[in-house]
Amino acid sequence: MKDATSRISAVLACALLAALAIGCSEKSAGSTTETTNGTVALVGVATLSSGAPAKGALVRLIDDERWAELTAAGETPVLDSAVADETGSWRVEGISGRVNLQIDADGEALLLRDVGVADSVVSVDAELEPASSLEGNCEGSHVGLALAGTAYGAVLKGSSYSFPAVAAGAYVVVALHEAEGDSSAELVSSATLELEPGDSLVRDLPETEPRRLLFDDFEDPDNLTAVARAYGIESGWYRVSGDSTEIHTAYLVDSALGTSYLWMQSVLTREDDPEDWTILGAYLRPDEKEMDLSGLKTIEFMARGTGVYDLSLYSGALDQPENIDHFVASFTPESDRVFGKVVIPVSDLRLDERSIESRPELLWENAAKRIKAIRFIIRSENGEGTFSLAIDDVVLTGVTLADFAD
Ligand SMILES: [Ca+2]
Repeated sequence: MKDATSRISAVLACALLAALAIGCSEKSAGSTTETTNGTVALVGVATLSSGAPAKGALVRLIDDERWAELTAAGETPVLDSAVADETGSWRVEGISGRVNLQIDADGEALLLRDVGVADSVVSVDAELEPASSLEGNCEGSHVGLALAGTAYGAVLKGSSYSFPAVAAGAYVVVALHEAEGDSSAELVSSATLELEPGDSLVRDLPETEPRRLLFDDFEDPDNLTAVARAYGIESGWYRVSGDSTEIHTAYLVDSALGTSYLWMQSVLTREDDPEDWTILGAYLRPDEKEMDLSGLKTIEFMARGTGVYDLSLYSGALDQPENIDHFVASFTPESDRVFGKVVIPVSDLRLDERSIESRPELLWENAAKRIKAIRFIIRSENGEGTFSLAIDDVVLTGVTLADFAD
């Protein structure tokens, strides 16, 4: 994918990148393990750089492996926390596995990555270092900035951001974008940087873009797709049908919802005859060029209507006529009156039976590199009669407009 270095959006890739870029650092700390009657605990003594006990230091154990997943879901990655007592001692029980240990005191901090908590008592004595600060400008539609694998989140004010006091170390800055329609945010890595103890780093971060492409919102009176409008080239939805199918399509306006949408009605008369079908389709690119959609995660849209439809991605890898479904997933609108959201993950796409005959070995990952069109198809083998489909807000996740560039 183009721009992969600046926009590694896969949630797991963030965690992986964080692990690769940062590695394990155990400086300023010594850890020992003792076995005491099966008690699982992480204990330690936190000391300030002056040598004084870090009284009142906040100790947090962070789930590094699930950090991205939890953060995207709006949940805390902090597994447990403790406050150091007057001697700087702290203790957390009941945690096992490998965690990141973040300790923050007044003006001092320490982050230890990949600390193993075995089935015993692990002792981590840590000397804190002067905290660093990070600030600058970051334009864009993000709703938050965080340092991967930590509990640090930025203070946002307009287009400026600041992390006022963080532990020294190497970090991946992750931008959180609101995902439409569901509760998960999208995480996009924005920058990697390194902070020395006591640093006051001013760094403007590149604007991040969620990997979410509005393919069409059907708001153009000339029937151009949103992608076509971005290119300034004429390309819209087309309809094709088998011999005996009557079809009507229109852009309709719902004044109550304040939006317009695409509507199609098909009259299918030849039951059990796969030649009776209707396709409503649009080329991804106005020039019908094949696009690499390897990064595609889901196809999402609003739908209402009647009948059983196939959502089809038409791949040039199959070299077959238009009426072949190619990679498909079927869906049935929940209601004829109210729009409902349909989310189709690419893992649901299957090579349809007509395409299997000619290319049984073709895998999605190969077909995905040569996608030409997205189509909604209804066939009389699913029923005879008059069927309607209204669609709006077709979104492709995992890709951006930049992926559609030459
Ligand atoms: Ca619309």
